[in-house]
Amino acid sequence: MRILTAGESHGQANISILEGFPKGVKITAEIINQELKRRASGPGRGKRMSIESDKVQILSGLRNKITLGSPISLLVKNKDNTIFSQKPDALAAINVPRPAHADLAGALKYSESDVRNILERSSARETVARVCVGSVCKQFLSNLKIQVASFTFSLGDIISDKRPANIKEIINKTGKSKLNSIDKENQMLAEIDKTKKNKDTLGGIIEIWITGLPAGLGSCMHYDRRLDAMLAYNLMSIPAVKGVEVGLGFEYALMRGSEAHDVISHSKNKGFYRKTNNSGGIEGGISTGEPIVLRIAMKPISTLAKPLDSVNLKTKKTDKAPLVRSDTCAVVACGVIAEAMSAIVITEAILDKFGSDSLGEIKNNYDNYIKSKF
Ligand code: EPS
Repeated sequence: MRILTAGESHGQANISILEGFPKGVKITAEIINQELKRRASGPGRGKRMSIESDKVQILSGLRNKITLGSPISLLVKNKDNTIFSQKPDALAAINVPRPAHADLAGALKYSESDVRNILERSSARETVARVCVGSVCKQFLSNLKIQVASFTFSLGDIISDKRPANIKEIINKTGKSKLNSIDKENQMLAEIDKTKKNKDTLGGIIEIWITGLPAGLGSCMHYDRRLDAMLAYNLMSIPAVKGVEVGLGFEYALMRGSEAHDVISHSKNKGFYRKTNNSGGIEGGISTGEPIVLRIAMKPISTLAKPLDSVNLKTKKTDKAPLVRSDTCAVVACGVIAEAMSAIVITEAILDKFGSDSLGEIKNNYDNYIKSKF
């Protein structure tokens, strides 16, 4: 599968093209729109989210809701579209880079003094295009009963101490939560209110679960085919993500092998299974068949309503970062985007193992593989 996204934050649209996606998969625009709505939701989002009402147009690759095996192109128009490809806009140059954004590093890299020419593309608005592709992949995965879900594990320093028993519990509880959380929602909401009043911003940790997978996705045979490496790479590409853990992650390093590793069991009904899942469902870069459990750390939103110190690119004098509208917290959006990126990686791993031409062929190969193994 090949994926490309295009679009500036205040350009005309967010566009994605998905090539190499199998034929015969039912894709519903309404399901993509629900994911776009989730991405724009959550307390702490800024004014832009009340301007936009993101809706996808599927421009190619489908006939009567079924994929043709041809490139799928997806378009979401921006309402706040103030920059144009063929005529000047009315926007003043921004010469002071905002700390923690791509502004300064991007300006240096591209020899630019107007930071707007960097931030238009580095904006997290681009994740609209990724969520569209992720939703297409989620709809494909549902044919194999593979589910992807996430929850807000922590927000600022408020940390959930509940462990979900299964993905059903995550889906049920987060479905009733404004914050995609499974507990401590009120404390987290109060933290957002307090932070907003202080003109500050928040980050958090999101936990992602992927279930219904067979053992055997990914590979131990070459480093770039390891499933954990592919997931980490794709999750790390989400703006503001600064850390990824698989299973116990960093906590694993604090334990002895005898207490940490998942011993192997077998039963007639379950086949091979583990009583614990500290590896997060991946060993040797290959799925074990247990749920894949991942965590990502999102740093606090970069733009502050009480601007941080910076330096003017032209005068080289100390200056305050520009006051632009921003979110207080976008942890809910980050969870939706993480689910999208995870669904893309798992779809690629499935196509790699079971073929990629048509859903029927993939299902046959998948069923034969499961029958032969378990
Ligand atoms: C975003 C759109 C952006 C930001 C935010 C995410 O809209 P605007 O720049 O017009 O306010 O609200 O982007 C960032 C936080 C960022 O750092 O780029 C969106 O659609 O998610």
